[in-house]
Amino acid sequence: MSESEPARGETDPLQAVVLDVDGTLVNSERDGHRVAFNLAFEEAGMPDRWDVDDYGELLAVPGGKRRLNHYFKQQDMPEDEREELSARLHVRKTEIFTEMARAGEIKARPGITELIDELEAAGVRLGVATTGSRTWVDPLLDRLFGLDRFEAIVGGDEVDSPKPDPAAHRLATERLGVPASAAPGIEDSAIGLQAAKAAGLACAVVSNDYTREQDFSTADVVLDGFGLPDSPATVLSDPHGLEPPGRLDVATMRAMAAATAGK
Ligand code: XBP
Ligand code: MG
Repeated sequence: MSESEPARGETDPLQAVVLDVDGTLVNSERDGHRVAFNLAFEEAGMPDRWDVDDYGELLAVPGGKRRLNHYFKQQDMPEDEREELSARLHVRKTEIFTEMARAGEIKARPGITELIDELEAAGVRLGVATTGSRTWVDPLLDRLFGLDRFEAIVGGDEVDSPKPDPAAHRLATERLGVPASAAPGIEDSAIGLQAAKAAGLACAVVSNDYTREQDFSTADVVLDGFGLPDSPATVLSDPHGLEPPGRLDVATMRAMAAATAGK
């Protein structure tokens, strides 16, 4: 029994973890969704193309269909026209991205598979709260990790408002049947962090190329990767003095849950 495990008969402060998908479980935005959007533009005979930087800007708008609508609004496209075009392009983009996921073109972030295995071995239950559509989320999770390892999955198409609204996180903890204080989240973005916090979850942030400059001042711990024995992550913020050992591990998640429970 490691020092972080609860004593016999004591309630484990860490009962579940609620995982984000895009940018957290998978490196999906730059080389996944952006590529699928551009293929949908091309198929529709449109000259539009989103380069890496453009897309980084557009990520400030959560949700693929909303992102398209925002983009066409910036070009003064009339509302009804952009509504129709965004909806049609998003359906095709989702089909293309789902094919990429099934084909294994979307990769898990380094170190996340090891953390998921460790969480499971420690009896910690797994939930997912994402803004992405279940149409591609389920085949992607199944391809990379095995769908049945996740007891509760909430997609953006199952809630009225996307992150930073707390709806997806609330529904995930509800489906898991655990209190928010015992189910910390793991996110990659300020939007995701805000949503987890608004739902009463503690939250670890694992930043990436698109999000590293964002405001993570309310996060309970911030690392620049999940970390692996041969490539440790850098701890960027540790307000509770959790001292992650160069990676985000179960002991750190449990100590974070304990440090924030009741706060
Ligand atoms: C990030 C999002 C998603 C994706 C695109 O989700 O904002 O909308 O960019 O997916 P997460 P859809 O909460 O997992 O970080 O096109 O299906 O919306
Ligand atoms: Mg994300």
